[in-house]
Amino acid sequence: MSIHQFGMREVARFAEDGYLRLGQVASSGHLQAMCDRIDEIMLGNVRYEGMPMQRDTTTGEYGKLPTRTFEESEGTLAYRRIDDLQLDPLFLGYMQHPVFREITEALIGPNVSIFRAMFMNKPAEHGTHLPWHQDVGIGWGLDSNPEVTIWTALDAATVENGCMQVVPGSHKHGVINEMHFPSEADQARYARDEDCIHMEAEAGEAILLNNLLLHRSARNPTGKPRRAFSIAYMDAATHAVKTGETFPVIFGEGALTGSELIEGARTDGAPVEKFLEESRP
Ligand SMILES: O=C(O)CCC(=O)C(=O)O
Repeated sequence: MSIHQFGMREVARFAEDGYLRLGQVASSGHLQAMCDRIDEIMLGNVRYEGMPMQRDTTTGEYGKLPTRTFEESEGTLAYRRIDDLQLDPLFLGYMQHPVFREITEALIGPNVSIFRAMFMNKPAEHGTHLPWHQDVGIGWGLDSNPEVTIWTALDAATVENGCMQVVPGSHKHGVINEMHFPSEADQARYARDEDCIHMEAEAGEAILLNNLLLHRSARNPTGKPRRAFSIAYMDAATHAVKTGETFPVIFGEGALTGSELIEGARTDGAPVEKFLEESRP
């Protein structure tokens, strides 16, 4: 069951904690379809030209991981991260859910784009340590910082399988390091063990995050993957500093439409419209 409304109480809680649990937003059919679809994308049975795909590490050490497209890569469930999921109608349909429209309209405004729509995976018995970070800063090359992320557990996320950890309230410190990752001294100051919580989540549970909130996640030693979908929403007027380009619009003027994508998509012919319809409140 997802939140009924994003009213003043919810806005105030989010402002205080820097995160808010939204409950189950997708229908169970839509959730299952996204899980199946991401596996098909990893295995190369559904492909989108130029979709960036990053293999998981074997060591678990976060460093400079190479990102490729499927053409240069291979079919395996051992991907760590896949970007540009707005190209897929099932994922786009989820990103454009009316609950997310209401939330982004309240926090950002009517015209909303995305910095990224990203699959984040901790493959079974693998996964990579993701160090403490905020999702803002000049390192992202934008002329203003994205405001919010909606992170959804595709599988249950637990302490055992490397769920996210966050420091409630840490968004109030503002940008700690313009290059994403706080120094060790800043970690000792802003991410003390006693202030950190494990953000366990049920499969399908969506969580709203302030992009300034400090978060990290560990490896997954269990026999099952820990998959998640993370969408960073921002004002559609945001530009890339280097190119001046804007980003894919999700709500408001010029928003992508699912039907556009369904026609152009190289999918396996799953009944996309059915799931989109089912997941409407
Ligand atoms: O899923 C995770 O472990 C971390 C995700 C993350 O860093 C993000 O969504 O910004």
